[in-house]
Amino acid sequence: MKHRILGNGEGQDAFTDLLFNSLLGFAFMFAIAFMLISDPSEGGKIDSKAEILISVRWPDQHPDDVDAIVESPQGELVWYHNRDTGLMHLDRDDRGIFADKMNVDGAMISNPINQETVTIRALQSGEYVVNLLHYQANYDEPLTVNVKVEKLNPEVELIYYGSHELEGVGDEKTAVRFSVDAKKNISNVNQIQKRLLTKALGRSPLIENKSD
Ligand SMILES: [Ca+2]
Ligand SMILES: [Ca+2]
Repeated sequence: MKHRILGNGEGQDAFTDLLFNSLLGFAFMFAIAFMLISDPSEGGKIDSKAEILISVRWPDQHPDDVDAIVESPQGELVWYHNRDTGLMHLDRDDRGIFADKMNVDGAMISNPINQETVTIRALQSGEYVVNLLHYQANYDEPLTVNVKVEKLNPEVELIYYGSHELEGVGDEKTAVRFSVDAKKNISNVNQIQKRLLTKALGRSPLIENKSD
């Protein structure tokens, strides 16, 4: 004699099949959804495509606005005014404490970190120049800014780490320059000064107003 639960004959079997097929269907849809989710995220990860990471950082919660400006061997500039050149990308324009508060699910979260990060997605041979601009200064004392340049592939290699002093609004300094050869080796790391902003703004005033 069959157990009571299993004893309802074909109706029960059909129900079990339906249930099983539905579960299979859900599992299949879940797998598809998971593939759809994970696929673009792989392409969207900056780090997986980045060859060089340039970090510009100044003291936490400091109100000053520092801008990173990077010039590629082709003479393209990435900075707050042009955050993406295709091969180079600026994560955001960090403006000191300005706009550091974010609304996350109704709660205001404050990010104390002052940092701008530029990623270089593909290495072109030639020279890269990393400049700093003191866009907004609130004190008379110089502001210390740390700059780190890392080559990420085939393994993480520190190209440069150093501190620089910015001395007031409009002060533009070259933090580091480095060259990439055809074999993607880094050479000629130096601090010979080069103005990039003059070029970026043409004949217009040195400091333009940030609109956002
Ligand atoms: Ca900035
Ligand atoms: Ca900030």
